[in-house]
This record gives sequence, structure tokens and C-alpha cells, in this order.
Amino acid sequence: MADEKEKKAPKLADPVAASVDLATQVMIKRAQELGIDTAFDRAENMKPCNIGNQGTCCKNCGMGPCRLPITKGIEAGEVDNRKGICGATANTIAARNFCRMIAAGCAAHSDHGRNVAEVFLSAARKESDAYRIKDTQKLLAVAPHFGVAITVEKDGETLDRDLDEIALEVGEKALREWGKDAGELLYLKRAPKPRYDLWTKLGVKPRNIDREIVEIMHRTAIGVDQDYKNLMKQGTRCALADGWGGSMMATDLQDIMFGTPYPLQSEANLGVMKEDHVNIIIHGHEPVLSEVIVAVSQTKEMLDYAKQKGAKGIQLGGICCTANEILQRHGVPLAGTFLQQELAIVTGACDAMVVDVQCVFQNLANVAKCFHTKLITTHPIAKMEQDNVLHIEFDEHHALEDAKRIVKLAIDNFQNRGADVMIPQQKSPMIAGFGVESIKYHLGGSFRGDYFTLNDNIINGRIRGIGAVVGCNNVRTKHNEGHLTVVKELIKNDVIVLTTGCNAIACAMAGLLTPETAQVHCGPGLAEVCETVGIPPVLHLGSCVDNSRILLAATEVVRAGGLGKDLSEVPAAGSAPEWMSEKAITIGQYVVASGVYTVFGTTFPTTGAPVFQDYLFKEHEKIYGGMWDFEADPIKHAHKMIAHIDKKRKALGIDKARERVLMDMADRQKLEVA
Ligand code: XCC
Ligand code: SF4
Repeated sequence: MADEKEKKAPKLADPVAASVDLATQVMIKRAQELGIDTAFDRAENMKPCNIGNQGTCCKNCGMGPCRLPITKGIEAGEVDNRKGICGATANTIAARNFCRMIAAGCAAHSDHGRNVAEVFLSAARKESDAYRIKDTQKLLAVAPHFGVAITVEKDGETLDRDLDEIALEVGEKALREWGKDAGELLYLKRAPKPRYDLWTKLGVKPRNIDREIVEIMHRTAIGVDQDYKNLMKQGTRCALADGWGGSMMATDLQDIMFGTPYPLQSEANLGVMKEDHVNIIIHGHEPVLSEVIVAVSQTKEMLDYAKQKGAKGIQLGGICCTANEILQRHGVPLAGTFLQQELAIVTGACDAMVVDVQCVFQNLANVAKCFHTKLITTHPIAKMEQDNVLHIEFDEHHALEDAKRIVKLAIDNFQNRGADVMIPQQKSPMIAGFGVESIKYHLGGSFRGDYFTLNDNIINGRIRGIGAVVGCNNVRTKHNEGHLTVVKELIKNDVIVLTTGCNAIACAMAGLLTPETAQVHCGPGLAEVCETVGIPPVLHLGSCVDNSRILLAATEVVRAGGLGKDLSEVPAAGSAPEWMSEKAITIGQYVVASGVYTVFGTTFPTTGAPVFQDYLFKEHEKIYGGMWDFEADPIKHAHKMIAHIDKKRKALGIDKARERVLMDMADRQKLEVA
């Protein structure tokens, strides 16, 4: 009896089976040796709930949870009469859950956007010495979308309007987008006209951001909206409020305050940490504080202080999307993806980890306890219960002091390191910092800077199409394997890849963000284009809110001509091979509703409700021209995207051009051999 009661030791992850990345494998093993559990180990001991996984568990009232797992019989075509206590069908439950995920994702991105807008306004009002309007060109480009005039008439003459005035009005107008009482989101008109008209016709144009989130919470409460089609109409409206609203404004306002990214060089993986430097890891999503930390850590005052404490300097490294933000604008190296956050502390060389919001593991606090690492939360809405966590609340009005305090704390902590430092060697070089503007420049040249060159190369078939591969890590699948396999398969088949989020970090770690990659991994057509213009075949466009850059880049493609009149006609497809966050579902829905076929890997939260899933996977194409799909096998996943791209090429009548290009290449090779 006693033996039976004895607790079994928790299972440990097999490091080689857990990740394709060597540094990650090494550090998982290291953590295990030190008796510290990581998400990889916890996943071995926590199986996902099979009903929740299918999207058919409802706990929206106190009579439940009502669980409606799918049966073999239903799958074989038996009548589906599953229902909850209130009578909610599997479709209703799955649709409600799906919509709540959209609401949460939209809330996360858009609340981030709101914070940025508030800081922007205080910068425009000159209330803070830490922020200013940096990129005035972008300000002038964005202002008209808010209906803000950039010129003034004086005595019959048109004059440039005062920049401070423009910034102030942009800030005010932007902030109103969250809660205005009438009208529709101003940015919707940035989409191609046929898309905008379609949204109008379907009645899915968001009114204001907050309202669409609130309305989902209302409609999904017990006894309200019980028609999955009507629910998804609101799901779409809310998702569009994210993509063409909160996220897009976050990107634009960040660019204006911190600078629009331009291509730069950096490195990625845990090997960017330095044993003889003070290592500060910045993790989360909002760049408002991290921007100031970057600036402060480069000051002579801080560098001198670090030297005084025995360090050679200060090394910053990023995790998750805060990483992407400060990489894109300052070249700060990436320490790793979402699943590497605990491992950064396990190095024993992380003197401080500074976190803001989203994708931050609570277990960081437990890992930090095993080392000298100071874990610092900075956001009023994101604290941790553990008592070793420091909270230094950040406020734009004293941002510089906050950042200084944090950097100093890290420096002071340098000498507290134990003997147990182990930083893995692995890191890869990369080129990052792409965006709508820089693609214009690179693929068009400064003289004829536009998307014509990209379009020409798609039309003539050298580039088969565009793949947007984005999203998280998910511990239920081998770390980074899906990301890298999908991306490599796409570029091998001449599909140029635009990437953001943790996919971008995964690609960076594997060396795919270098122009040299083209030689090794690309099909002949894409390789030729990349070599001619000197770009990588995988373009890093930033963080997850920067998926808005992908929407706008695709819009530029439509505008440049020759590839259809709407986003749904462009030979393009979206993908999130290892998604896990609710934010990914929101992104997926706004990309689909913008007309783009989107495939998710690993898992899909509607498998228990086949009729509703069909609505997303098939019916959506008839409504939006874009639809969802799910494919766990990364090679098949990539080929589903390629098949869709080919379908679009055929519809445009440019499928023959590609055959000719490929024949040319083969003929050329034959000639070379002969
Ligand atoms: Fe988080 Fe944005 Fe997902 Fe990575 S990709 S795990 S959301 S950090 Ni956004
Ligand atoms: Fe069950 Fe209906 Fe309550 Fe959901 S809302 S828990 S299905 S009774």
C-alpha cells in the first residue's frame, strides 16, 4: 500500500525529440541535470484535455461544464444530436469558444495598440523626455488615413502643416478608434476597394475596437447567439478590428515614435548571451519600455557602471515579440523563441529578465529562484504571485528613470552569479528589419521604388507566390520543426516567405534570414531574384502586431497591378505551423477575412464540431475568398499552400508563364552541362 501511494517521479522530456535546435536541446538537458523542470518536461506529464482540444467543452455558465466529444458514429455520418444542458449544439459551443479566442487575441493586440497610442499622444504633447516623433516621413504618410490634413491653406497658398500639430491630431484620432460612438474604423479604407466593399456588403466592418470585443463576450454568454454563422460574423468583425485596427495602429505609431525598420544585421539564439557581460533579457510584446532600456543601456554612464562592477559591457537579448521589435529597429539580437524563455535563465548568466505583457511563463519565477536572476515585471496589468518577482512599474512620464533603475539592478546583480554558468555556443547571423517601405526600396530600387518588380517576378513565374508564415511555438510539437520545414519547402518551390513572430525567430536561428540561404534552399527562380536584389528569401517583417505589415504589403501588390484587383486574387497563402496563442486565431481570422487561404499546424480548436469546421474550411472561401485549413504534417502543410498559390496563378492566367521560366532554366542547365 505504502509503495502504491509513493509518488512517481515526473517524466522528463527527451531533449532531442523536443526540439530541432541544438542550443535548446543542450539547455533542456542542463535544466534536467539541475533538477529544474521546463515546459518541455511539464508537457510530458500533462496531456491536453481531449474534449477542450476539440473545442466542444462549454463552461459559459454554472450548469456546466458541458462536454460534447465527437464520436466515431458522428464521424461516420450518424445524426449529431449532442447538446449541452441549455441545448447548445457542438457547433454553437465550438463557435462560441472560437469567437472568445478571437476576442482575447484582438484584446491583447489592441490593448497593446492602445498603450502605444497613449504614449504617442503624450509624446505629441511633449509630456515625456523619453519619447518623441522620430519618423516624420511616416507620420506624414499615416496622417491622411486618419483624415488628418498635412497641409494648410494660407492666402491662397498651400503650405506644409506644423508637424507637432499633425502628430497631436493623429494621436487623438487614433485613440478614438477604440471607443468612438459612431462610424467605422478609419483604416478599413486602406484595403483594396473590392475588399472594403465586400466587408460593407457582408456587414462585418468594425465600428470601434472595444465594442467588437465586448459584443463577442455578450453574444457568447449563455442563451444569446446560437447560430454559428451569425457568431462568426461577429468573430470576423472583431478580428478585422485587430488586423486593420489595433495591430495596424500599433505598428504605425511605433514606427513614427521609434523609427520605421530598415534592413540591418544581427544574430539569433541563446549563444548571443555573453559570459563576461551583464546580460539583460527583454521578453514580452510592447516596445515602449524596451526602447528606452535599449537607449539607456548604451549610455556611457551605464557602461562605465557595468565596468566598475567587473563586466565588459551590457548585452541585451530578446525573447518573443519584444525581441522582434527591438531587433527590427536597433539590431538587438534575438535570444530565442517562446519555448526558450526558461532556458535563457537556465544559462545562469541572465542577470535580469524584464517582462511586459503576453507569452510570459509564470514558471519563469520558479526558474529564476534557482539562480541569481532578477525577474522584473513592469506592466500594471501583468504581475506574478511569486515573492521573488520584482515589480517596477513603468510609466511613460518617468520612463528614463524606470529604465535606468532596471539596467542598474541588472548590473548590480552581475557579481551575484553562481559558478553554474553555461551558455550554449549556437547563434546564427541574420538580416532583419524588412517592412512595406523597405520591400518597396529593395525590390524596386530607389529610382523606381515600388512593387512592380515583385509583381513582374510573380507574373513571369520566377517567384511562384507569397507565403506568410508566422506564429508561435507549441510544446505539443517538436520545437521549430514545423516552422523550418514549412518555410524551407516553400522557398524550395520558389515561394518567397514573409515572416513575423516566433516563426521569424526560428528562421533566424536556423540561418534562413541570410541572402546566402537562397543558394542553398531556394528553387532556381526565387534564388535568381534573391541573388539579383541581394535579399534573403525569407523576409523578417517584425512582431505579431506587424502582421499588419503583411496585409499592407499584399495591398501594395494589388495596387502595383497585374495580380488581380483584390487580396483574394493574389497568389499567396498564410500559415502558422506551431501556433498556440489565442492571438494566432484572431490573426488567422482577419487574414482569412482579408481573402487569404490560411493553414494552421499542430492542432485546431474546432475538430469536435465538423459542421462548424466545414464552415470555416470550405464555406468561408465562398464568402471571403479566403478560408482556414489544418495540416499537422509540415510538408503536406506547405504543399497545400503551394496548391492554393497555383490555383490563384491559374485563375490569373499566369500559370503558363511559370512553366516557361522553369523550362528556360532546365534548358540553360542542359546547355551548361553540354
Ligand atoms: Fe507569443 Fe509574439 Fe506566439 Fe511568439 S508568436 S508565442 S504570440 S511571441 Ni506572436
Ligand atoms: Fe452547458 Fe449551455 Fe451552460 Fe454551456 S451555456 S455550460 S452548454 S448549459
